[in-house]
Amino acid sequence: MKIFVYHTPELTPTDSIPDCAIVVDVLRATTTIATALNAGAEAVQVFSDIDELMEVSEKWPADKRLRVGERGGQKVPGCDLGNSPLNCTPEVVEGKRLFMTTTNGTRALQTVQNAPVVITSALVNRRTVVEYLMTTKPETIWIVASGWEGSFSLEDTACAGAIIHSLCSEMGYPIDHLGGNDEVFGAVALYYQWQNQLYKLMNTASHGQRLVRLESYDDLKYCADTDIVTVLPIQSQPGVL
Ligand code: 3SL
Repeated sequence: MKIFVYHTPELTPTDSIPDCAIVVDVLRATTTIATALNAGAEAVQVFSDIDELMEVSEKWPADKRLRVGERGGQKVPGCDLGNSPLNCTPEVVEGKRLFMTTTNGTRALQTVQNAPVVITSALVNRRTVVEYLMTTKPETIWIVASGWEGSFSLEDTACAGAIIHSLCSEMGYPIDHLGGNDEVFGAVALYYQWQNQLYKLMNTASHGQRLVRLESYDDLKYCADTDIVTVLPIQSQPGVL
């Protein structure tokens, strides 16, 4: 097993694919995906383009769909929901397919959607992702952080570190046994530094600051919670989890 971390979709190689790709967008797309599926959503189908989302979702029964759209942290007009994971209660999402577009997370997913296994992780479902990796032992694993419009984001890399730290501890491996690129060591060091103050990390991160300006305080708190849902969002067909 070898793990590689990529800080943004733009830094992710395009000339090869891993056995397993893990997409991370802690604030907030992959936290929302895990929460929605855990609350009984039928599936989450992702789009980078809002017009395509509208066209495809139009063909789905209206009482079985929810359109989730975010740009710049705010709900896209015409969508049912923005990207707050706290919207995704069983009362709202159970039995429904979420048609979702977000600024960075859905784009990151599309970057690796041709890998044989694509899963999403956030801190909320980190433990379940680690258990899946321990059971299936993929030979090459890429953790693809969504970042923000091509830039590094603190919270996604810390989540990558949280996954690798837990996997190494559980399997009894030193990090250099699994680490495939320098970013792996950086991610684990970042997680070590912040592991007891992840809510503070969310507030320190530049995208966290953006969400603070939008008064999404409860979202930041929830996205910092670790190992609270036991769901494995796994791609069943390109773009559908
Ligand atoms: O960029 C994304 O994909 C979103 O998760 C951003 S936000 O947290 O919904 O603003």
